[in-house]
Amino acid sequence: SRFQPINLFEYEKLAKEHLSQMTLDYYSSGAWDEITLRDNRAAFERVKLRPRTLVDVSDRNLSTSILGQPLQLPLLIAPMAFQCLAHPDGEVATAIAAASAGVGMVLSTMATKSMEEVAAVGNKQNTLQWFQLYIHKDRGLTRALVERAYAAGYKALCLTVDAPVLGQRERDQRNEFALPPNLHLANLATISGLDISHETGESGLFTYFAQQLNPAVTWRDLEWLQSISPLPLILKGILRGDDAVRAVESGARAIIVSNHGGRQLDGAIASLDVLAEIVAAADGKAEVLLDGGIRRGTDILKALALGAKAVLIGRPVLWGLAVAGQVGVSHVISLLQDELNVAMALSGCAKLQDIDSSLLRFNQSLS
Ligand code: HOC
Repeated sequence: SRFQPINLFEYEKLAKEHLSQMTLDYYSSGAWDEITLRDNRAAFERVKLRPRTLVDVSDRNLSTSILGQPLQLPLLIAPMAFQCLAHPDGEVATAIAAASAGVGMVLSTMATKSMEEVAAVGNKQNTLQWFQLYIHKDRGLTRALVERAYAAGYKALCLTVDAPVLGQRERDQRNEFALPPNLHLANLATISGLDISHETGESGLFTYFAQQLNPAVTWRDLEWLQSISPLPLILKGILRGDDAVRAVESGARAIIVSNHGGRQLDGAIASLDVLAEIVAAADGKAEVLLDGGIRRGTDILKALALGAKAVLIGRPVLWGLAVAGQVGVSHVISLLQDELNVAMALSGCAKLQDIDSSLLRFNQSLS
């Protein structure tokens, strides 16, 4: 009889049996000593709850909206590269699971399914789908991606701002991480004319990616990005209040507090630890979301109590995909939904608006 995971940690454990060591390492690793990777989780464990008692919580409502679009729960799937490494249906399976649960999805530029194929799933069910991008060295490439994203029906552009260069993940270096020849970068290959699926060896992929990233991008380039598309702009990877202020001034409609799952600057602060600062800096002028370390319904509750409008999950989706494709992702989402539902009841919150900072007590180290 198949073992059925009952929480996201069990999905992670089971996924290990379904993935090659190279893929598992690519998905699970953080940069250098993986301090930030671990601290993203530890930050949630440090925050304690002060539940409110004797509140009528018989009717619970987990729904919300982000940038005016409804969500069944305050959850989106973070952009993650190469999802076909986990399951042949890759990003399409993820999109179906997100759409049927009424949660959002951000598609990575580095996807292994085309943005049009993924958008077709979202458009059918009118789900929140955003497209993640970089401002590439090749502006023509960025422009072409942005135009395709708009035409396909993505509702926002989610610019990654924490990757002027790629963080160093030593497990990938050791493994000489490479894509198997049957997978390709569905959104880039056709535009750039570069069929990277035929690149073999670690250097091909990393060199290609390094050539694409542009370490010269600054705040000024956001004007250009907004001039080529009517889509709202979201900045992903903000970890300081002053950058949040700058993001708002630059026209960002939402901010994703993120350290890229601990994969970029090791030693960077845990997302949760900087959330309150960023919510204060955004001052209600941009919606604030968070990713990094969400594994339990109580983590969502804590992030919302600190002012996040919603959270994103990354790796657990890959574990769900690896274990059972779309069914696995759907199950991962429903486990989190159930946990959030119970956590709200146990905290005296019938609806998301009832979740506020009075639910929290910080340890000395956080105050
Ligand atoms: C080898 C190229 O954001 C990550 C992604 C970047 C994907 C490009 C890797 O792995 O964190």
